[in-house]
Amino acid sequence: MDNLNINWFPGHMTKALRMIQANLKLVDVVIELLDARIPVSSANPVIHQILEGKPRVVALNKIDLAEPEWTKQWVDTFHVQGLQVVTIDSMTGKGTKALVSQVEQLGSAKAAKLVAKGVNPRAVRAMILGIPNVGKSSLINRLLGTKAVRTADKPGVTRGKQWITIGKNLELLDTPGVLWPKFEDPEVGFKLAMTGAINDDIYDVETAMSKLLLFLRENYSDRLIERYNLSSPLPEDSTELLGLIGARRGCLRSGGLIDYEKARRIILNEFRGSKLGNFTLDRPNQ
Ligand SMILES: Nc1nc2c(ncn2[C@@H]2O[C@H](COP(=O)(O)OP(=O)(O)O)[C@@H](O)[C@H]2O)c(=O)[nH]1
Ligand SMILES: [Mg+2]
Repeated sequence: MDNLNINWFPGHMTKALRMIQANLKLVDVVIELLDARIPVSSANPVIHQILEGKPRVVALNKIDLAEPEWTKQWVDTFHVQGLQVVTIDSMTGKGTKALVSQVEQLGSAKAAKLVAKGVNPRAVRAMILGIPNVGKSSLINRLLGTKAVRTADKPGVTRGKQWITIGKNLELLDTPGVLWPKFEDPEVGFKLAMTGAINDDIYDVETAMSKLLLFLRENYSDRLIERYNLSSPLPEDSTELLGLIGARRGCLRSGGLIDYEKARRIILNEFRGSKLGNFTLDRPNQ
């Protein structure tokens, strides 16, 4: 497809990576937060190198926006790869109990080893890693809830770190690690843009929306027809389709011309807000 010309600056990421690597030394388990709509595109391409054998739980977030059948298939796929995976919705907190218990289980093996060496028993320590907008802060806030407590400057832990105590057995670093996705692949760039993982001012919205409309027309024409009250068959040309939707939504400039810009914005917002239904853009075995 056409390139979206994503502009981004690796400098921030280098700094972020250094911080992540320092924080990783403090934790027993990593929660890799992925977007259930794009479990591959929202993954960091070098996560394996960064983690170096650190126990990891994959958490597929935003399941409320993904297609449940595909989410199920993704869970199976991760299991086949030998990974632990939970599905969550950080807005409602659905699945977060299971996440906490998996993290505790995974970290308890190391805790037991430390105790065997004579170290005092302590809670499992974990941190969240994920790309921008995948829901790291939302998840932390959810886990923080009303019962959890923020603890600053724990003895024996690097100064200045904030930990959230969740129950008796888990402490979560309250600063998540921000990873970068794989910007170079245009297909991945498209999916990141459409799910809101990257800001709209750093990619070519016009190109991306044209691709989105063709994707919707190809795979979900029924949803477009219903939502925008269109008739079948839909036009093959994406601009023509955009024009029809724009007209339906009253996106008009003076003189009755279609305001394409406004129409694009409406469709993108509705797509992201699941007004057009749930979408899983990455499929297993693709
Ligand atoms: N629908 C839905 N939205 C979510 C979920 N988790 C986070 N969000 C939204 O995704 C956006 C980014 O979340 P945020 O926690 O700031 O992501 P961060 O950049 O990784 O910290 C916000 O608008 C959240 O409300 C979820 O499970 N479902
Ligand atoms: Mg955040």
